[in-house]
Amino acid sequence: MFFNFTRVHGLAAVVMLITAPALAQERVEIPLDFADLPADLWSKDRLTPERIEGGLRLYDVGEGAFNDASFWQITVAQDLPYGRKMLSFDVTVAPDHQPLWGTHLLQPIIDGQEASPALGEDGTPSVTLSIAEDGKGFITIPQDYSDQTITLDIPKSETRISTFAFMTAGAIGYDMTLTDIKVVAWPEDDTRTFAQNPVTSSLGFPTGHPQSIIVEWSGFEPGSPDSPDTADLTLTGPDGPENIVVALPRRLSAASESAVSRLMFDLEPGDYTLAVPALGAGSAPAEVAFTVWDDLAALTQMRDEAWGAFYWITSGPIGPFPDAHLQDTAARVFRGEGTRDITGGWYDAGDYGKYSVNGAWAAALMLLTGLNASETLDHGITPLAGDTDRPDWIDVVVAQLDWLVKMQGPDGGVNHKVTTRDWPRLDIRPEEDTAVKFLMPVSSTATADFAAAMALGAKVLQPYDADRATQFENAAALALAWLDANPDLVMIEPTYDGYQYGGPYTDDDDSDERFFALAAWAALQQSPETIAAAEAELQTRRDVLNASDNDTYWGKVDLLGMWALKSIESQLTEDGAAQVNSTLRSAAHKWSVLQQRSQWLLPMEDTQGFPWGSNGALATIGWHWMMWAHVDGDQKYADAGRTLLPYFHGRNPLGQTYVTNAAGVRNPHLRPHVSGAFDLPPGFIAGGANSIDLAGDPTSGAILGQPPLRMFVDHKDSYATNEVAINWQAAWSLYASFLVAAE
Ligand code: 9MR
Repeated sequence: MFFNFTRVHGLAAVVMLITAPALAQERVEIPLDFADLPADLWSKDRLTPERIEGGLRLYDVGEGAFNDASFWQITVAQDLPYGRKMLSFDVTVAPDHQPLWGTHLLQPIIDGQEASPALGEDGTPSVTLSIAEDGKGFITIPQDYSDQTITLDIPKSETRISTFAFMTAGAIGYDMTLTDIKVVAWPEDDTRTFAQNPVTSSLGFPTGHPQSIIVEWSGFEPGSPDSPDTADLTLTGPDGPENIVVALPRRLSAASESAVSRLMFDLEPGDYTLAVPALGAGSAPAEVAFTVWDDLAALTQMRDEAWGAFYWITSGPIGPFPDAHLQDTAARVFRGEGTRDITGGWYDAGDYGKYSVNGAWAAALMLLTGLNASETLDHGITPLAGDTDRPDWIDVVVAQLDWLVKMQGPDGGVNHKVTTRDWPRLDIRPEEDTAVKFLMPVSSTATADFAAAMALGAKVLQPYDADRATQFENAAALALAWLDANPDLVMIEPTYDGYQYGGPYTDDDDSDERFFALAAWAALQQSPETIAAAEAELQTRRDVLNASDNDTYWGKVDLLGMWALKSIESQLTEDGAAQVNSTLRSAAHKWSVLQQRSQWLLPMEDTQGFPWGSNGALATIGWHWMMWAHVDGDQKYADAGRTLLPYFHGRNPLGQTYVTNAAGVRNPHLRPHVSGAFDLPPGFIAGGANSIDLAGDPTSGAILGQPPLRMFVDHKDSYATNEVAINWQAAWSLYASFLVAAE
């Protein structure tokens, strides 16, 4: 066998065309038939791609010079044989094409890396790339515009090509064609070995937590008659080595496209090593080490670091950058009159924008926890912005609510976001980012989420700060009046004159947000009328949750509405309380059934994709499980929450710890860090694997075509997988508080 099939990929069938053991060094050609036209990754909207016989034409449709780069990516998703090989294509350039950057035409990129010329038999490069001042290597246009065949190296060990991308150079009348795009290969017997991949938690296992290790097998094909049924592993701990017989899996996990075994232990405290044997030719043994603790110190540190992270993204006078973003005192009303002060609050994420929908969501998770399980949050937080005598978590959330309240206009409507027209450069320090902030238009989702957060905030603050509580209550009432006067969806545009003005957080359905607002208002007022108004929606909202498998994130807030009502359970009608409880229980239950079935112990179908911020989605489920166990007493859901935890600390195919700590993420997409404004604080959680929407992420070339669970890269440019954000930070911190409190 000369292809390694142990890591089975979706398109393995394609290479099976070449089945018989060919003589070494026989030349084969693999045409690359890409299904879709290349994507204009930087959305420059100037060049047009067109499919032509045998390839692709890319040409300028605009007037005059296009003295700019554009970035194009073709998804090829093709398995390749092991052995020497190259990407080959023919380039022609139209006679009218006038290059503006010397004779530069395009910079070729294979799987996210700048490609190098293939070497001929005698070791000479097939083509010379011209190196630009910034170090980028370009294919150039010959003086006589003759056709060229370009061959680029694909490393011998790469058994797949996912993307072919290129950056175009400036030109007047850009016009080129790429044809006969193929891989030329000289397949060889693949005698490499692949190590087994046992993964577990870099945090270790706090006392009382289930101890799990997942082994991703090499050299083993589930279902093949030649495959063994069991493997012998050795666990070495304080009492010496012990033999463990493991039944091998009978199917592949779709999420990792590999054969995996889940191992659960119940070990005494100590340091352990698990040794995993090779299975047949092509696989090599491997070991994994882990610690079982006799205390909660590691877990408590994790919790404290998670909460401490909020300080580092607090803007305004009480945060770490009091002299930054002074323009926030006078944010301009977009296409309107005047300015407003929108200082303070948390930066949304790795960017310096502030978004009402997500801002309210993150605050609401904290407030709902405070209303349903305040004991859990009774712990210190450092560093802390705006330290007072109240419980620390209230200081954390009040910093955000004091900003949020400024997002409301005089008529009660809430501006969707406050952002700069262009994304600030990634290496810009907070105080260097002086661009004007615009208060973008009002939306009904922002207004409803705002109303909910303000009502819950008022309720939480009543015992501590009556004036603020009244201010928030009035703001909620005004927002609700606006919602009554505007019964239809009001939404911002995704772009204005081609400018993004930050992230969208757009939504085509505000019925869940309106329900959340009513439920939170009822939780604050506790009057028969307000309770009746919220309860009237219960059946519909349950049906929606059911139909969407309890979809819960910044854009779907029905479950938060249920938690708001749960906080006044004794005042609901009997039927209302029963509905709320059964909805919350059913979400916990369904996620737990999924986790039990999942080979990676995740609360999702194995075939389901990973959304942007998947770690946030998972941490939100962890939070829900723990809070349900806390209020209802059913410990199996606390166990589900504990079982999930190691995923975030490396029990995933990448062995990646997703937290910014010594074992984890080092290069998050986070402007104050990338710009050197602070050393990376511990405790942030990165967005995580993203197999659904890589929207222009410049690192996507390096991860496209990987199995979903591997679609993450610890790179500062990877905003779609490696950004920090307040929504997932809130879920992560609260989940951590519960995990500590539950012991
Ligand atoms: O978390 C958001 C995710 O659900 C969306 O798919 C994505 C693209 O619209 O945006 C994410 O939110 C980003 C926001 O738009 C801007 N600030 C950074 C946020 C986290 O990446």
